[in-house]
Amino acid sequence: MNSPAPGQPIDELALSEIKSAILAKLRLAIGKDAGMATRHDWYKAAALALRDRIVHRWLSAEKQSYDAGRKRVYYLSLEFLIGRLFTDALNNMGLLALFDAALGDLGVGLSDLRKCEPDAALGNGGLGRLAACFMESMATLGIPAIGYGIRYDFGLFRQIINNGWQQEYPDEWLSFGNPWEFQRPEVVYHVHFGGGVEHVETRGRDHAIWHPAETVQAVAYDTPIVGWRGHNVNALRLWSARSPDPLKLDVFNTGDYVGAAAEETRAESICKFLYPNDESPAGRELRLRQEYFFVSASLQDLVKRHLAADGQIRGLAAKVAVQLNDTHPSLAVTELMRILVDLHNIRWDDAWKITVATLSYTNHTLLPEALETWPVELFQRLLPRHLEIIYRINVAHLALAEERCPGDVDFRASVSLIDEKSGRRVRMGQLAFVGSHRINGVSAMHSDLMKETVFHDLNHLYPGRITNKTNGITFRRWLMLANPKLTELLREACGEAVLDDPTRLQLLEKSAGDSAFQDKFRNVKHHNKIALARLIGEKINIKVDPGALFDVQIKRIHEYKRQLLNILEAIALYHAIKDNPQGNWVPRVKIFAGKAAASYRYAKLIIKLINDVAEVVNNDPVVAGRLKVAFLPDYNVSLAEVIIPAADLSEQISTAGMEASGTGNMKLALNGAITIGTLDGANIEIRDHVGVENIAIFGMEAGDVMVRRKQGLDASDVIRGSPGLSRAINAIGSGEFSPDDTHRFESIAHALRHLDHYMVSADFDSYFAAQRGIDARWQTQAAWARASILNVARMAWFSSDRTIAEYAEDIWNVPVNGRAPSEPLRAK
Ligand code: B1H
Repeated sequence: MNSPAPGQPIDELALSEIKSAILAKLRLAIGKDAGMATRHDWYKAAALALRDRIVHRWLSAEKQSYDAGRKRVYYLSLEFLIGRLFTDALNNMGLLALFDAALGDLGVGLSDLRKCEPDAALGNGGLGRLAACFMESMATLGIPAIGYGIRYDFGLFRQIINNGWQQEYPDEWLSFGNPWEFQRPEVVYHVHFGGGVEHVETRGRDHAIWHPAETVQAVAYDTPIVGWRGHNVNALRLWSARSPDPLKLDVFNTGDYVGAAAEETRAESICKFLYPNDESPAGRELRLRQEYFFVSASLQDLVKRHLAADGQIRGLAAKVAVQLNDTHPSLAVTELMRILVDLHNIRWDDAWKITVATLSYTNHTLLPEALETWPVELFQRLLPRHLEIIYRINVAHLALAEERCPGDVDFRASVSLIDEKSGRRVRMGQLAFVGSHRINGVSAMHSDLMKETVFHDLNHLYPGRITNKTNGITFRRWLMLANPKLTELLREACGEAVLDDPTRLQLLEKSAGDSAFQDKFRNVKHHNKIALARLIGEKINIKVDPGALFDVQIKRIHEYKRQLLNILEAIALYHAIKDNPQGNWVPRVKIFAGKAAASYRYAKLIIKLINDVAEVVNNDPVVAGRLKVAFLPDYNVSLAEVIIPAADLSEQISTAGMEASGTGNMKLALNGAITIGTLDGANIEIRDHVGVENIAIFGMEAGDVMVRRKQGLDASDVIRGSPGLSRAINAIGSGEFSPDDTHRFESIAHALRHLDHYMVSADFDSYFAAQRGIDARWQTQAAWARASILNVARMAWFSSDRTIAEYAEDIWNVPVNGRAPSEPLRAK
């Protein structure tokens, strides 16, 4: 039962069936009739009616893949940034138009209902959203897969901007229940912590027995993930923690009500909330407990499934591929060894071969502060058996290092699983690397830099393991759902098949210069800009003109992402307009959105600066609408879905060498925004695809950054040579934007002058010039439209279907849509 294409009549029988199904859910699952139902009740009833239809496909897909004995992929990730599922699932099931009509007939609007669904924000940013896009693509490509993670009670914090400052509030996404998930009370695993290890000799072999001090239960919750066209459905299995002994009745009866539930509280704290740290390890015991909790439950689960289907633990690697999303699940290396050696009596060397053949690891960052390490002492206390296993892996690993580079102490120290320099610490990146047959970076440049920097020596020791898998995004969510108007135009221009085969987007090339097509294309963008302008008005009470250039920077707030460079340019532009109000200025709206980690004070100060600049600029009659600055609070997937289709300019301006890939850059270009960016991460590949004339590249390259950093971080020389920059920094430092506290931004001004680690001052002139180039292009609307259309036409390669097909072939060795890994992809 698929919805008809737009313009085609709706099947009346199917329509009435859906209406009855929704009404039945309303009565029987929600317990309300239509007269008393709230919008939220309607949403839940519709979601449940849809879920029923998904479940049928899900069960048959599961059965088919098990019957066929297919290899399965397990994607281990501490983050899944899913957003809303309702329209995503409807679209992939082909039921969007039908539900729209059914709900319309029932007197409720689908577009209203979809807003009732809270975002599932179980991730910080790009890494978590990538996991969500990958889940959808794996389902689409018919790869049997399970995503494993934690069912956090609270997702990423809600951001409120109060007087320009970020404040954090809990994200209570489960308070109205979650219609997508199935609790599996029968799927429970014990996860142990602490205690000691006993070694006994059995038949001449050392046997380790772990006597843990504490046990936590992991309970499974499954969410179905529907692939495009609904052919295949996979599960996202999230673990919730509980105590095996929730209430000590004897303690309770003494009147100690809090003490009686203490164990439960301690156990539950594991899945209480997502760590809001992006790019920095939490450094907290709870985080390590989270990591082990989900790794252990997931591996127990997948081994059990494998044994049930296959019976042979030794055949694990032939039937199971485990992908570690960053180092957060690195403990899988030691846990799988423990399961194989201690629980299944497999000889160490054989177990090691199985482990390495089963696991692979994706690295997402080179930032040293984000490479996880844990104190040996903490490991000893929490995971004593795992520490032993790490030591034993390290012995063989260091012996290999000695063989390769005899007598090279530095080499051995650099590849060791234990960092001996800064207190003894376990290095999770090294652990994941050594225990995996493939290690991938997330863009070509990032993978190259991995070989040259963090994993230089490990790459020497294990040549050929590092490979590149440039990130991608799912076009179903980031084009079809987020931008229905553009999708309609693309169907018209490239044919219906573009929905299944994005390479058809290249058919747009021939229309890129056609003025009638450009008009249609511009109309779509304008329509989306009106919607965003309305949202900006509603949310922050700033009036913006949809005719202005919408200049968008949406991502986590971080020094290396350089929101500061962007706002500095806004200040310089503001000064320039004030100096010459009669000039031929291109009206611009600078739109920012993003969260700063709660503990990242400097990033929070940058948010305040953006808001303080906005206050001055937006209310200055001299500028009068030629420049507006808007910071939209509480950036999340749903907000991105409104901003991205409305963007004209995409800011991808990280310090070169620091952004591993980026995926927002892909989403924006796919929706026709022109990128202004550095040669960093996937920007380089975007340039290669869209053509150097359809992107604005500026600034230092990664090599230049390294050289300049070595020379020192003082930027006085560049500031002296740049009057615009000098004036902008002085304005920040002297309180031009903070008359209520003129010292507020002194630290920022100081850093820009003397501690320019992120090359904000060093890149300023080049950025400012590139922005004026953008202004010039905007003045010729036909040229702008052409470049924008060509961006859309040339983005097919950035589909996460392409990325996942590459993982399937090079890393997992699983077929894609039934084709053996090395068979060529058939164009549909
Ligand atoms: C990325 C992270 C990250 N890289 C630690 N690293 C975290 C590190 O909570 N933590 O401890 C959370 C997240 N996230 C991003 O991954 C990169 O910065 C992007 O460039 C990349 O596009 C994305 C997906 O690969």
